[in-house]
Amino acid sequence: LHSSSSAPLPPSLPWLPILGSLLSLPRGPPHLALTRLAHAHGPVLGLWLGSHRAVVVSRAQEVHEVLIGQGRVFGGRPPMVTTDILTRGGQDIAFANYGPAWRLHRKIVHASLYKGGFGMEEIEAIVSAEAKELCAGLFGYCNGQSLDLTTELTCAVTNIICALTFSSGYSRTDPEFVSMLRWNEGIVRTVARDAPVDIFPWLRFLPLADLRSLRACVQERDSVLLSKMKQRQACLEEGSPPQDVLGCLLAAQHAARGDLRARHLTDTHLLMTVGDIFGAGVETTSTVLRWIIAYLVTYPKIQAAIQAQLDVMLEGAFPCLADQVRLPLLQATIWEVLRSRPVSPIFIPHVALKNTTLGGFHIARGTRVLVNLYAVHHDPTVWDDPEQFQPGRFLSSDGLQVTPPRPHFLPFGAGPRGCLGEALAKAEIFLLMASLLQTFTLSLPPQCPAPNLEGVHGVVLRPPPFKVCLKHRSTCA
Ligand code: HEM
Ligand code: PLO
Repeated sequence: LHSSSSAPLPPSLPWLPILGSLLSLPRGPPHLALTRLAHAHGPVLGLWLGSHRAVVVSRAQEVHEVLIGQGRVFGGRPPMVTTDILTRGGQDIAFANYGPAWRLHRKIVHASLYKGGFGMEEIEAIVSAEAKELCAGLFGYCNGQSLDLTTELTCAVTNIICALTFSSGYSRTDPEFVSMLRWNEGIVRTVARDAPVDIFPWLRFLPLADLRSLRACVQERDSVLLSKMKQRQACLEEGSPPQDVLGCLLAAQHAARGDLRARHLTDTHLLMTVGDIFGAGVETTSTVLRWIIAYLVTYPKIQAAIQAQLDVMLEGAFPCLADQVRLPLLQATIWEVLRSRPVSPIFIPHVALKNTTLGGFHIARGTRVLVNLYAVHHDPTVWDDPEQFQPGRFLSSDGLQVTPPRPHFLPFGAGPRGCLGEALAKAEIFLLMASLLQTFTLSLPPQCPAPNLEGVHGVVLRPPPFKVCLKHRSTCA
């Protein structure tokens, strides 16, 4: 093993002062551009993002080293102009640097979602209720008209997060919900999408329209979340138990009064953490649901096969989490969508917190690490025909079991910075898709071209807007 200082530097793109390696980056969406570079230069590639030293990691072995093997060493997050506006300088979880505040908030949220507050049974009950609502709301559209499902799906996942965070929810026409859709769009459009201002921090002094719009949206978000938090706090003071995420955060804040942890549990920290859970919980899950639907209307035979399995296995009963093992084709299709179009094709940047080596190369402290999950999920040396959409790759040869090939499949990341919502998201995606497909057949409207499956790059990789027709299935009880 090399000591870190004697190890060679990774191969690097040419760079210029101030611009960094900008001129050497191929055009196009970053995950595709960086994947092309990895084919030419190897799995660990140095480059400069403006004045920041960075390295792109594009192969499963080295990605595991970053996330798990040296998860703590690579567990930092960089300051970025847009995410600092969103999170008041990283006082949340996702964009917070490694440290005691980040660790404490992760622990509290994790415990409130899966252990102390809720458990998978409560999550299942909340999600199932929302799945029923979603299907009931969609009956009215089974008359041949076409619709974009985004609002309905977003409302369903928003209500699930609201129930888990504040013990409350929205109706689809609630003006607060409608305004949430608006500010969320504004944030998604501008935050952490490799905008020039995240590369060249000095641009923040220019009156950029995007930054202005981001600040306005964040302000609106903060005031809505703050009023929800106040409402919930009032109920808690009246004695309802602190079961939800906010209740657990407030209880921790209360318990920490006067001790050292109090400075990690300020009102701002609580608001920013709730903002993360809300933002991560809604945007990611609703995006995956839309991707699955985009693929199913493009591959109607796969949809029909999933429905046949649903009918045989459930005989019209409402789906529950225990049915996951009985519906391998739906599971495999969900995995294949998460492989083909990962929500986060390039993770939020990690930062090396000390000098180290990666794949035999020296990595200097402070280097930003871009994990190119898209390249890992499309690596031709570990996946057959990676560009083909083939749920069958996740099934045993008899088709009766799913076999997730763990090391090369990392849609939720892993290790100390891995996704906090993984178990929740999996439950939501399974239950919502199973109930939708049991109740309706989704298809492209007549004469409509299939949705473009390349994806629109932003803070998450989204499918383009598209419409579907719904048909009620008579086989359903
Ligand atoms: C982080 C994926 C749903 C909360 C992440 C990361 C990924 C990811 C790739 C970053 C890993 C890294 O930087 O190394 C996904 C996918 C989802 C999903 C694919 C849906 C299918 C959710 C949900 C929640 C959530 C529902 C809400 C509880 C978070 C948080 C982090 C995170 C708080 C930051 C963790 C940290 O930096 O310590 N997620 N996520 N995610 N996710 Fe998710
Ligand atoms: C989505 C838009 C919201 O308005 C704010 C928000 C908060 C947390 C972010 C999320 C956005 C996008 C997806 C992120 C999440 C934290 C972890 C998650 C980046 C910007 C992923 C996939 O890493």
